[in-house]
Amino acid sequence: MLTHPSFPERLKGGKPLLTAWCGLPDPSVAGILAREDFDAVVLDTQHGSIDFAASLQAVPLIAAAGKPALVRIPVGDFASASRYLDAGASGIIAPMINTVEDARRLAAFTKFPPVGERSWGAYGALALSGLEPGEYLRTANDLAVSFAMVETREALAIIDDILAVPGIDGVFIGPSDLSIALAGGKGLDPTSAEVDKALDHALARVKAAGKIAAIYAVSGARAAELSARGFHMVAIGSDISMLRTGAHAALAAARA
Ligand code: 3PY
Ligand code: MG
Repeated sequence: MLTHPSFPERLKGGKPLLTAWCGLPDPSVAGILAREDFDAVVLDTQHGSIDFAASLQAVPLIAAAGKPALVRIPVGDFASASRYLDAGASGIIAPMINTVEDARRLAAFTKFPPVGERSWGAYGALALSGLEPGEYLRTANDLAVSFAMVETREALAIIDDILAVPGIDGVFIGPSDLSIALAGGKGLDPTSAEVDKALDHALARVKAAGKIAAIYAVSGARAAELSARGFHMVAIGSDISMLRTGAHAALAAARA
């Protein structure tokens, strides 16, 4: 939520937070998953089929369940990050941040001056937070988290520089793209030993910078491993995979 303790404070609180990961087009899917025991819900507008309007509608549905909403924006679509924050999102996850300039642009669109250049118009966030405009302006930069996704060799090589950009609150590792990058495009294995080594290195650098480390997990079992490793937030994906897993289990039980 956008009030005290803020989502960034909870992320730094020591206990790993687990989030749902939604890409299905109807906002009610995110609203329903928010009622399960997730700590937050991510709307994936990079690869999900959920569109801009439906994602905006999902934010208050998630908030109505008392949970923070985060949005993964499409690559380079930093203007949408401001609009999701205006609607009351508690976090932005920006994919493919491969240069310091990418990180600076993310911070510019997600933080108010003097840190960034976010423009005023947070009407949904004011309604959801109950804050007066002046108070929201004073606190907004600390109420929502800006994650730079590290998922390429280029990003790994400059992770300290990305972390040093004012307004970047943390790093979100994309283990699938990272695995493709590390394999030179020859394969996809988000749980390979090579990916594990890279993510341990990234995690250590994020912790050394005193920032927030998050990652995507393909399953609950993998999420348990990654939480135990020390990530502050682990997203368990996705709504489609949970639907399919439920369908497989129901049909297996029915045909047993
Ligand atoms: C990745 O693993 O590449 C992601 O972006 C998370 O889905
Ligand atoms: Mg990715």
